[in-house]
Amino acid sequence: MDAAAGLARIDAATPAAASPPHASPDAVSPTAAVPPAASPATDTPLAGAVPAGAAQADPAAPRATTRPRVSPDRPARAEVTVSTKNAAFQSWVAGFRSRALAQGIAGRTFDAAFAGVRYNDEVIARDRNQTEFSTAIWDYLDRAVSDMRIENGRAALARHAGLLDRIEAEFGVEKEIVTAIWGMESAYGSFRGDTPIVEALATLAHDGRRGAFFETQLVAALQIVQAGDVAPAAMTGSWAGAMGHTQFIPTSYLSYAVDFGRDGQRDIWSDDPADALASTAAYLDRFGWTHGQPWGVEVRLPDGFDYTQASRSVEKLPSDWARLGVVRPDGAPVPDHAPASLLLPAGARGPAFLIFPNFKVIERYNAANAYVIAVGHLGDRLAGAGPLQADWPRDDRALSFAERKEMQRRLTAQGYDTRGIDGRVGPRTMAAIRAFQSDTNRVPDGYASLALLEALR
Ligand SMILES: [Ca+2]
Repeated sequence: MDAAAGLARIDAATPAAASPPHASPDAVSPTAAVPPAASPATDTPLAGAVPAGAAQADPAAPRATTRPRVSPDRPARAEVTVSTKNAAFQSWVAGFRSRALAQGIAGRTFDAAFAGVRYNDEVIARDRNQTEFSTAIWDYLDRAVSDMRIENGRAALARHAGLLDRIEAEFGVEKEIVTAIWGMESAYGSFRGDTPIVEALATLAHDGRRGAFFETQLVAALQIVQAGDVAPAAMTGSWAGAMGHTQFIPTSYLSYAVDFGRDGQRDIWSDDPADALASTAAYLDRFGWTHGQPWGVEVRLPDGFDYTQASRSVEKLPSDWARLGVVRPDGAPVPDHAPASLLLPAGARGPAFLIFPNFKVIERYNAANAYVIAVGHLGDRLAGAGPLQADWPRDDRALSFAERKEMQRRLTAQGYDTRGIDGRVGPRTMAAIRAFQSDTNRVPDGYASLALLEALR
């Protein structure tokens, strides 16, 4: 699907003028692969968590600085380029100033927020460097739910027990889920991002790729400054505009951030995580979180299972799934929490999950399966559960964007119409894969594996 369609799909089911805390117009299908994530050596957040194309930073990479960084050993030409670009940028800022003032931003606010702001070439470099490679979900989960991430999460739960209990009581979202999102987004506050937000958003808005989206975020950022919630210099975050402990973009901040400490400011930037964690709980609550229901439960499938049932469009009560032989790995039936779909994030050779309505609520943060499963499973581990039981198909690897397009081209050419060649494995591409698999006596799990691409070649 294209970017606009993706955003429309999200907004259509959204209560208000909502956007996920850090989704971008490049919203993706739930089956999207994820780009390279942070190094497993340290507990860095997995903002690289985002599906290919979404507006998120990879915190493992060098951070942008306030000024375009031109190192002494870089060719002089780079300085010329940046300075030329900065001249064009400053002229864009002058034009944007009148558009911002027309939307209610005071000249005084604008000028204070833009003092010293320059074209930031590192932000653009990061924006250009997002989508080339994909990470397999198992590699992603290894890093997202590492032993260190679990250990630090349990320590964070203990350290902030009173606060998290109050947040759970007020918003009805389990403290382990709020803490898991905190861990995913900023390694429990350790990596909140130090890129100046106004400069980053202005550079991206001027750049033009998704310019309208970033200009909207920039105006929202100026509204935040104008409201006095944060000083411009303290308004830092990721290169793509996500801010604070749980990485809210400015429009989501305006709609959902809460002043939990009731001191008059919605402060998601400072060391005190109270407002940021409450804002995350408020966000999940707003999108329909059900307290006491799991996001998903790992299950096993019987021999001879009909894999066409593993589709987001098929929902049954767990007791009905149990009649088909779909039970927990230990053989126990899954309680009838709510209707559930069967998800096979790595196809028939990987783990299987019954997923519940709370899965869709986490998707409001980030729609990639890998992200939702990481948050849910990390939350479960923080609550004392053990690791997943089934193995991942680690001999496989994630297809690149180019390979996914090649797969779609080959399927379509062989009579399995994917209804577009966009490199994104959505429901129609999965249906085409299943039809090909059925016709060639393969397990029809709809999974876009390397083996499938090779079979098509
Ligand atoms: Ca506050």
